Amino acid sequence: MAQDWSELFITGASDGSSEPAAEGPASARRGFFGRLRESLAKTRQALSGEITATLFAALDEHTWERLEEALIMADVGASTTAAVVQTLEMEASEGRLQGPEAITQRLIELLAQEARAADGRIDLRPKPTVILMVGVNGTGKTTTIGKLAWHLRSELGLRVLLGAADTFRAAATEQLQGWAQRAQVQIVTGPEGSDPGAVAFEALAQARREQADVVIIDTAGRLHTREELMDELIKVRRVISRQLEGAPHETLLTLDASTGQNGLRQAQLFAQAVEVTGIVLTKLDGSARGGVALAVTRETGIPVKLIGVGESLDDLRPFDAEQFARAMISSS
Ligand SMILES: Nc1nc2c(ncn2[C@@H]2O[C@H](COP(=O)(O)OP(=O)(O)OP(=O)(O)O)[C@@H](O)[C@H]2O)c(=O)[nH]1
Ligand SMILES: [Mg+2]
Repeated sequence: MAQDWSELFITGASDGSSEPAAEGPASARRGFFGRLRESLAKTRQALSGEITATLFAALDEHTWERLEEALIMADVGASTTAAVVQTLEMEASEGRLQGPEAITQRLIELLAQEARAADGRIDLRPKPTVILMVGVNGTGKTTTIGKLAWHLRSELGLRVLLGAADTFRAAATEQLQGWAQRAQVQIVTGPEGSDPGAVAFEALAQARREQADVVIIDTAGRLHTREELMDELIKVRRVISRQLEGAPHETLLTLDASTGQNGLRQAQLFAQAVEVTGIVLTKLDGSARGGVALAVTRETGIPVKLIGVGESLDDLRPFDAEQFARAMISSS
């Protein structure tokens, strides 16, 4: 759970915390919160017709039904919604929450609690740290890699190398090359149609020769239901783990937020195949189903580590449940 970039990454600092971000923390947080609220506009619009102060002005069973419906519409998920609404109703009926404002605040707190994961951070202490990016076609793997590489290089000053192991889709390598250029990081490529494992192998070898800090491996998009494609992914992972003990250190799964609850099934099947360590929830800016961010951890056991809120270099953010719940619900 990280409010900003400096809290997301564990770097080499001896106390285990990371270096301060270049941006001033307080103003950066305010700026970020504003941007997050903007990105969640669609989700909030879907909710705010229902979750207004007037909803909690007079409490009866319709209040809780309407709240439940609104949260489910925003894809918060049935079990998360049930848990949150039950607690809220109980606390309100016991008189522990006085007034609509207190109930709204408590709602945000409870949603955040549901989404809080044991460790949503990314450990960058292994040298090199290997990050494997996986996910269904078009969910944002390549774009996320570009944004992440840019951030690691420009904010943390790390040497980043990309591995273009999507040798399957035409122009996938060129696309990643474009991002490497924009992020000003190195890239290892292979011929179209070649073995993706070989590209991953070469990327790691070069990273070790050149003492890169982080290697990020792109992979071809695949449906979680296609066994032969999942087997290929398992092979790529095996190549990496044989070459470097403990690698891949992170396996990040991109989920398109607009697929809402369907994304959870994808997460489960990818996790069975390649031990996913974190989720990147992408395209939150265009989705009215942002609530899924708050359900995904409870329902898959995998922490959301990053969120994508647009298509440009600085449109990737650390995920913080409390901040997210607040941006999703409150109108100020
Ligand atoms: N609005 C928005 N668009 C995004 C975001 N992330 C990715 N995209 C767009 O989604 C489309 C697919 O992104 P890619 O990064 O190519 O997805 P991919 O998973 O690598 O796709 P394949 O390699 O074909 O499986 C592109 O048009 C991106 O610009 C995001 O956070 N917000
Ligand atoms: Mg791609």
